[in-house]
Amino acid sequence: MSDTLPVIGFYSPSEDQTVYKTRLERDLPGFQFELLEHATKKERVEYALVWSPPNGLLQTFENLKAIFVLGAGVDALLRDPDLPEVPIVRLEDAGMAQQMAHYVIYGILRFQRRFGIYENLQASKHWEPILDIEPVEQFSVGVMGLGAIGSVVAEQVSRLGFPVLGWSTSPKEIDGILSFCGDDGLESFLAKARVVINLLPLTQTTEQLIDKDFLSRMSMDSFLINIGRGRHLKEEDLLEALKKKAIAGAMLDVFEREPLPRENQLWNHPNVIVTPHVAAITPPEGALDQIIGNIQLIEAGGLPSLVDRKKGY
Ligand code: NDP
Ligand code: OXD
Repeated sequence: MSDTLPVIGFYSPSEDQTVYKTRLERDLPGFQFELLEHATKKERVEYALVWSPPNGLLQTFENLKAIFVLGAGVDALLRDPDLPEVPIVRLEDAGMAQQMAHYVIYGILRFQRRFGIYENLQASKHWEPILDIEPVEQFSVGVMGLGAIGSVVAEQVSRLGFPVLGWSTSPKEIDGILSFCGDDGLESFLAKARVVINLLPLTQTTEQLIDKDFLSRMSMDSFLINIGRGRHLKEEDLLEALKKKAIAGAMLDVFEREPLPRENQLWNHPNVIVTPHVAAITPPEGALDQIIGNIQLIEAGGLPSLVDRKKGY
């Protein structure tokens, strides 16, 4: 029987395929689960669940109805020159926004309360209280990208009492968030924010956006958190800005090259915190809830919210 069933194919170098297989076989018994790189009956593959598939892999499945990305960002997928012209569905939050909010709250508080200084003081067993802490209500946080993740991050930071600014393509009305957009908006947004958080998708427009010029528009006592993509940031421009004290520091989760090469100066910089692309880890159950719901929707003749290939997100 399973020899005639349509197939849901899977490819991910990082996700545990058994979790996906077990749940898909339970909730979508009309389909068979197969690993895409070993699929034997390629013509039976109707849905592909993928993270960073090799270029060209997906074009070999001629009856694909949709591609599901096992993450929020679709930049890696859209770089495949042979990507078939089928609908692309990505994860929208699926449990990642909460993790992202916790990551940035750690960074904001560490910076605003100067916890980094105490780590150094402890290393030298030196007791030196810093008493001039800036009040949260004067410490503006700017969130670039107010989408599925950015809007949740902005709201959670705002709930802690920080004034929050948001920057997006289109204006937003989110309670407590001051909305900026476009190039003109970026100028005022950057001048006001003490912490700038990048949560943009990587597209032709946003690639290398955080360069020398961008960093020079941030205030000298500000801090950058990059949790979007490494290629949003020109790392050499950041190192230069830190050297000139044009900004105070950075917390980086994503890099031009991952894993971050051992010789990269960011590893040792006293004002940089490095984490290995873990600001949010795709929660399989949250991802599966969305994917199963969307496959059922497509099978019933509906269409889920799709990635806009032209816009790149
Ligand atoms: P969404 O697509 O939901 O939101 C994108 C937001 O960016 C939208 O608000 C959009 O504006 C805005 N935007 C896009 N282009 C521009 C531009 N040129 N200028 C200004 N604003 C722009 O994305 P998500 O919130 O789901 O995810 C954001 C990114 O986070 C992902 O693409 C991924 O790269 C990264 N990510 C990183 C992870 C990690 O572990 N480090 C984990 C998960 C995601 P508008 O609403 O007006 O269209
Ligand atoms: C994502 C990521 O885009 O984990 O989901 O980076």
